[in-house]
Amino acid sequence: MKLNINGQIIDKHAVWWDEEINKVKLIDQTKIPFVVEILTCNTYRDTADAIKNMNIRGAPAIGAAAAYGFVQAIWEFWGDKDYESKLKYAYKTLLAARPTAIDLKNGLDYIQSFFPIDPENALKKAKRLADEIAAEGKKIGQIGKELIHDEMNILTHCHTGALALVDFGSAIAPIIAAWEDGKQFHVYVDETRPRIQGRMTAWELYQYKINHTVICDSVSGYLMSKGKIDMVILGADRVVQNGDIANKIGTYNIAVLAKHHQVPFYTAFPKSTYDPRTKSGKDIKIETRSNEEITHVIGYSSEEKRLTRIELYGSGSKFYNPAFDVTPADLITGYITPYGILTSSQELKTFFQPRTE
Ligand code: RUB
Repeated sequence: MKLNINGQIIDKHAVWWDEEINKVKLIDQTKIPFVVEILTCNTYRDTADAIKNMNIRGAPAIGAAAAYGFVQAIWEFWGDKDYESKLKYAYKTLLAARPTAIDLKNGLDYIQSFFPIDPENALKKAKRLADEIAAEGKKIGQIGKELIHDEMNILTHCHTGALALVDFGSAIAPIIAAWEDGKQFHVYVDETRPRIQGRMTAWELYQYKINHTVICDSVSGYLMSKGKIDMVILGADRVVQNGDIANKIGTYNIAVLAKHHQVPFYTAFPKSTYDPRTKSGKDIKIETRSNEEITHVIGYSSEEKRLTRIELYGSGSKFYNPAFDVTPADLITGYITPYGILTSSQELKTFFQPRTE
């Protein structure tokens, strides 16, 4: 993806390995759309922190970041007499950064499947993984765009763009591809409290001049009741054996509403988001994040010309902040994947074979 950083255009993935300094770099997603900045992760611990703090976020992007982080650990401990135990610890640290998106574990396991592997070759594997995820985003775009027609109103939730998927995006990819084909439609962008990932989606759609409107998360039911939404497309953080998905909190509400109003509901994701080992959505660990994400909000102060953090609540209340929810397969119309638009758990199983090389 091309990004303007202080007037300089760079063409980078969401996360990459800087060959010159042998370190992991990523676009800091906590500051977008106000500031576009690159964050350098010197060690695997920094990379784990960047995942935890959502400097990098979006299921496939954290999978690629975890793979690069694991390579950093291999690099750091290669030749050490406690190599194995230190790598085990690094694996655990990276894995614990965020629990719901399976991409993170899939990224680590992919690198681990080549053990013993020297740092240079491990790096080649991590780069290949990131390239493959990006290529899958492009395919998802080409496949999913067929669902989009002139005059449609599409609803999306959270941010599933290039920064969330290494490059090109998952749910956003079909929207961009259809727009580039000249189709004229409109996108409703859910704000996505509490972290407001909707502002990243709005920012990304604006880059392509795609016609869009940002709405609060509670508005989509009203719009559906008025017949103003023709289709829902959003991402996934984990897709399990029976076809249930975990995705950003609020997805389940949308799916129930969509079913009630007979609005087609699609989820788009690459191979790294598929979890063949987990049977059903009930078995997915849902991340609970800090209450400060509800009580405080970060925005841009035009007076002070900087990012600022303000408090939204008085004292005395309890808060609860689950970051994801589970949408059962029977509410899902189709899965937009690099292999086509799949409609059953059996099809998912057939197409999503584990990576072996
Ligand atoms: C899944 C998706 C959102 C995540 C991100 O990503 O819809 O990006 O819910 O959650 P993708 P978070 O579609 O790119 O697989 O912002 O908490 O990382």
